[in-house]
Amino acid sequence: MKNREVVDLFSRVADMLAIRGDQIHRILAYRKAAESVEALGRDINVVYAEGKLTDIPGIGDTLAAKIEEMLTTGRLAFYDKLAQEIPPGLVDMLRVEGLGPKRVKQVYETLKITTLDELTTAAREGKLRDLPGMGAKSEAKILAGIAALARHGDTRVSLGVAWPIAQAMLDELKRVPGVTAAAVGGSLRRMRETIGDIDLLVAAESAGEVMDRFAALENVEAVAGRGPTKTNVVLLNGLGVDLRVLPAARWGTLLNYFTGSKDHNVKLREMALKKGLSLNEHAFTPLDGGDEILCATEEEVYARLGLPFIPPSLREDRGEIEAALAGKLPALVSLDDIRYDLHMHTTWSDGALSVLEMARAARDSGLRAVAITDHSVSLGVANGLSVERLRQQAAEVRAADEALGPDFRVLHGTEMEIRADGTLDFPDEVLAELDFVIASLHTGLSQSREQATRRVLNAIENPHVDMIAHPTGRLLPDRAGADLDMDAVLAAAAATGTILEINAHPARLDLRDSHVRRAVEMGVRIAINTDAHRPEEFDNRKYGVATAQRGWATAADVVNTWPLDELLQFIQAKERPPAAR
Ligand code: DGT
Ligand code: CA
Ligand code: CA
Ligand code: ZN
Repeated sequence: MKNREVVDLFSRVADMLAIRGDQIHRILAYRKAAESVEALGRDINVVYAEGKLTDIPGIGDTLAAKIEEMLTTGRLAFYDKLAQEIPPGLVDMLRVEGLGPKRVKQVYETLKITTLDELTTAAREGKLRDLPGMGAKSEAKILAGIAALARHGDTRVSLGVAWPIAQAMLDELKRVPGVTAAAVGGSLRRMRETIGDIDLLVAAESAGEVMDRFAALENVEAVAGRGPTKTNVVLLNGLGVDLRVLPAARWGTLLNYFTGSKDHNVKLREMALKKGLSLNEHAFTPLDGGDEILCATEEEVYARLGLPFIPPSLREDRGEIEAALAGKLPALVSLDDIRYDLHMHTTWSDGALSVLEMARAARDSGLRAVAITDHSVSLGVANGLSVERLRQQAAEVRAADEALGPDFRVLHGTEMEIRADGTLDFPDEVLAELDFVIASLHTGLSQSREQATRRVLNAIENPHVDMIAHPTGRLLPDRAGADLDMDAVLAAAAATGTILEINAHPARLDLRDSHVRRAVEMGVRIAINTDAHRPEEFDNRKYGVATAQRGWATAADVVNTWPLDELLQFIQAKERPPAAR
């Protein structure tokens, strides 16, 4: 078996367990295992041969034994047994937006539907609307979800899957003699939230050796194409990778051309033509037949066009070229600007470490303060805190704050559920005891636009609520989240001084880039937080920063860059009645 097949079986097991209604942590264990193997930059057969399966994050002895069984026998008995109880076709139905495990179980048990095709037929014939809890509207939603699935499939992967794989491949290519530069291009360099394929760019005088080494990487399943300066491969996890190699003297145009986006490049080429030049990955070429003009850096490419350097995260033809011409490019927020993280979990709810361990890990990652924000009581699956437990936790947070000394602050917060009816999990007097109050949606995401928006507005209007985390609740690559009236949410956030989060987890990136852009224009304050459940997840900060950059945010727009005192004053201002502000 290959990596991809192990990933597929583990995620099918997770889905089958979910449909069966099994225990949440068992389901999550299989999901995490699938994710870890998908993100593994190595052939799992080799890792197994080295006896290092349990070094993979999320793989303990039990799951390692299951991987061993798959690799040595080509089967997984546990999967075969589950498949007798849960028809495998049910798993495909879960990919339909709006269809959860409970609903899938229901259509199976009541209508004996076992495949996506049968489900489509039943929905078209109006057989779903009469099921308990369903109606004509939810039936139409399912049909729309099936159509959407047929349109886009799920071929794109999240930024968080592609990024580490690409970095590991670059590390290998940089070691090939004669390579002077190597970088990602394409949507990955622009840090789009999902990636169609990975583009890798290398500067070297001769391409042959680089491409040979590339094709031989352990992670490569097949070579799909090869030319004089490019090689296309498919990885073990199914992702495509394009490599292009040109001499260092052409690095600037190479990088620029294959970073895209296509629309950005079209504009650049038009500008070049007006100057009597054609532009491609090799060089500028005078239309009247003169010598090529080579660019070793991207700065030279932009300078030749009369432009300052435009950061890759802005290159979507959303006004960046016009802004560059007018000298009005934003001074984008950067990773180094971030001073603290305001959203994370500990063993009090569903995190992996204690308060002190988590705070220490944050300090070691270069931060100066954190807010500890465990889940609240109605998120039972995440072991959410009751008022009593929240108050007990306060003492532990204070102790951690003391233990880490005066140069590091540990704030006590909560990630409080906005319940399905719009009410909040804690009363105002409890919220008043906390340093930082987050409100968020995790359930009822399929409510109507009016209902879902009303819930978020309720939370924003509460003077104790400082921030809304991952506002829509979407999950990448293909779960849409709540259908919010984002203009209303942004306007309310701006009017009340409520912070909106860019959740940096690569499965969320919520607010998304386009929402950030509108938030910035409307003067909404933004936070970039990791929502870390384990210390490795602090590394996700870069994805949040990139999303902020893609939304044209400057450091001033992002509260995590402010001195902590300023942030605390800002959130206290919301609690005073408007006349006193
Ligand atoms: P993806 O892979 O769908 O996430 O998006 P990109 O932007 O990485 O697109 P991809 O991989 O097809 O191509 C990488 C870059 O190469 C793209 O951003 C711009 C450039 N490029 C590719 N094909 C063309 C083309 O036909 N014309 C121009 N002007 N540029 C192209
Ligand atoms: Ca690409
Ligand atoms: Ca490509
Ligand atoms: Zn959280």
